[in-house]
Amino acid sequence: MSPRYANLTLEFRGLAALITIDRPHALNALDTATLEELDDALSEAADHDDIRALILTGAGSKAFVAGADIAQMREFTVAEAEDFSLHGQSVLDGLSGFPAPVIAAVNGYALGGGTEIAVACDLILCSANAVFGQPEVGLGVIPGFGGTQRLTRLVGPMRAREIVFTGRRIPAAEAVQIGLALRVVEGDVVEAAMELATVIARQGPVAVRLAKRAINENADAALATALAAERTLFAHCFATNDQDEGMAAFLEKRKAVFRGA
Ligand code: DAK
Repeated sequence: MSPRYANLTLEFRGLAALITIDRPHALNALDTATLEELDDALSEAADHDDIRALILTGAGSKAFVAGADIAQMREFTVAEAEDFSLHGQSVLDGLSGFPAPVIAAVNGYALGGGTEIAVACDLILCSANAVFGQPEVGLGVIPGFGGTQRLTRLVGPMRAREIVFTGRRIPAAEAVQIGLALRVVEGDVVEAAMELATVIARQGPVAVRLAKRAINENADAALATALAAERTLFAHCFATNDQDEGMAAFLEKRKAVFRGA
């Protein structure tokens, strides 16, 4: 365990950072302390300019994240619930706004806040035993970390309503079928995420970061506004050494050596 964190680990493996939520006694459920640590770990990882992808997973093989911590939430006042939701939403904004792509490696239960945290990532890989779902209404609350919003944008309003109104569990294969996950992985899902990160790491680093911004920052914009943003980011690429190197390497029939600048 990294000495700096009690509820997660942050490791750097080559050009990828790996955050593992680690609260085995609560199946990696998120309490306030864990959200704070996740916030700090994201900042620490983002400070490494050479990081090309971030992978988020849960410790053990049973759970990714079993939701927000029900034992903590039970005693919330209305004001505390709003603070907790604001805190959770802001940490999840940090995932979606993390400079490099974020891959969720979902290795078991991803319920409630677990599905919400996965959906705030850019790409979701899952193991065959992964289970998604938004069971909050069964606890007398609604999803509070963006689940009524990001999930809806990902799978569409009708499917999101059914998932949220019934609280039913969604197995891995169905999650892929409805666009809630990218693919089911045979074998170790973190290793598969690492392989995906390696492929991403071979691309022009600045271009990948700008592409993420073009997609994530404009998901809700009108098409004309989003296209204008894409234009600006595309043009910005031409101020980078990576563009010069990438195109020169193609024309010279050699492998590009990107500097990430
Ligand atoms: N919180 C706290 N502890 C949890 C937990 C959770 N979400 N999930 C599991 N645990 C704990 C269990 O209490 C148990 O503890 P001990 O009894 O050993 O002390 C231990 O982890 C092992 O769990 P089980 O014994 O239940 O294990 P099983 O294999 O039988 O079942 C399970 C695994 C994942 C199906 C089950 O544990 C389960 O259903 N867990 C709860 C899943 C869930 O309902 N998740 C959604 C939580 S609600 C909001 C902000 C945020 C949210 C909502 C509103 N606002 C402020 C507006 C988000 C809400 C949620 O995420």
